[in-house]
Amino acid sequence: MTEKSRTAVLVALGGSRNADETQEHLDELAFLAETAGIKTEKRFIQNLPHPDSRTFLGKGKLAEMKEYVIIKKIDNVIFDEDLSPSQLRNLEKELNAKDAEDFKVRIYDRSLLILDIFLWRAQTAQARTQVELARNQYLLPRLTRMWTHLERQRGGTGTRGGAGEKEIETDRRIIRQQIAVLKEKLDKIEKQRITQRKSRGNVVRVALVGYTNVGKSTLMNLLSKSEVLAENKLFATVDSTVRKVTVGNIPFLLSDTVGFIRKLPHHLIESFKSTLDEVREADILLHVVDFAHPHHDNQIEVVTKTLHEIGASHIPTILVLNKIDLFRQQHAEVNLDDTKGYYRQQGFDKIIFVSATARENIQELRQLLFEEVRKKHITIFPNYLDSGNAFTDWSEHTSVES
Ligand SMILES: Nc1nc2c(ncn2[C@@H]2O[C@H](COP(=O)(O)OP(=O)(O)OP(=O)(O)O)[C@@H](O)[C@H]2O)c(=O)[nH]1
Ligand SMILES: [Mg+2]
Repeated sequence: MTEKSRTAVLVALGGSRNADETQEHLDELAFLAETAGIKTEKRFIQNLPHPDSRTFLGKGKLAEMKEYVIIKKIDNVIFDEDLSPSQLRNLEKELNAKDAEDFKVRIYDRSLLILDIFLWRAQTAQARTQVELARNQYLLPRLTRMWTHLERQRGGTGTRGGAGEKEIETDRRIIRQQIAVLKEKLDKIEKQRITQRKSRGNVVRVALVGYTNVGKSTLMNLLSKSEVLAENKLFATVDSTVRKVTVGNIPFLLSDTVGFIRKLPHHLIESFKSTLDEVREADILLHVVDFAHPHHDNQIEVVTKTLHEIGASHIPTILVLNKIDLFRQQHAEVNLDDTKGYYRQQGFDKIIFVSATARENIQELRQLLFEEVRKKHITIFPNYLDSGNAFTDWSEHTSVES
């Protein structure tokens, strides 16, 4: 995304769900756009059960949106659903001038926006390779004149000249080659990671999981005294960080990794397989929730579903309901004990309310985590002397290694 591409209209389909739900999806899409530096100017909702197969929007709504985009000189149109390659092509024709060098309006769908944010956020070679692979796989069937043109501007495909059918074909070939190279690179990195993981030895592993922006990295920093970037943006974390923490005399590994979101692009889950191994191979999960988010239950559902998809749903989980400081500001009179009962009914047996930033109940969380870690530790080391190793004060016993 360049400095110039600053404004957007958002487009969603509203026919198959209630209006609140559609607005909630669009709130999240606007937050994604904001994370990418794009300001949302207007939302367009098409009340149809299914998108138009040709242009996603029906004729009337498309004309209305186009008029707005032209008058307000909007830079981006962002669709909440994924567009098929042909919808993308048709919309591109509808919204842009005939001249290939004159693309004024970029068309994004939700997946591409997420992929671009990931690309921008990825720090390590592994994460960059994973995102580039997913993005190339996503773009391959969608290479249109607009995209080849844009990729050329980015220096992505490295070709020059106009973007006719022939050039698109050349770009496709280049992208296929890049995909093959990236896969090879990823294979090598993954082999190294497997060796690294083996060398960590037989210690208990704990992974922070949850929806994006719920406070995982803030908790990671608190529990392991590290300095992982935490900020009020979506996908501040795309890489994974693992820290060794020792409590009493029990060492365990704590990992912080990429957050989940509704409709996470399929290619991303595929190519993030090795990053998500941190989660899959964990002995204990800390499922962190932004309890102050108006739709936290939907977010819990998305996370539970994603954990299932990646093969991590069987792992013992502590439900960490975070941001209670903010929640209290919003709701003065809520009985949190009743709420615990509700989550117990949902199948969570270990539930704790905390505030990572206000440091509320953190000691209790440490205690709970310590107990779980100790249970697991004893199964790995049956000779561990249980007596004399009770939890006292974590802060005095915690040592951190990277
Ligand atoms: N009010 C309040 N804000 C919090 C709390 N915990 C975290 N935050 C804020 O929530 C935002 C997101 O926190 P992060 O720790 O980056 O969240 P994350 O889950 O790691 O997010 P991603 O890596 O982007 O998926 C930051 O602005 C934090 O300061 C809390 O207990 N209360
Ligand atoms: Mg994070």
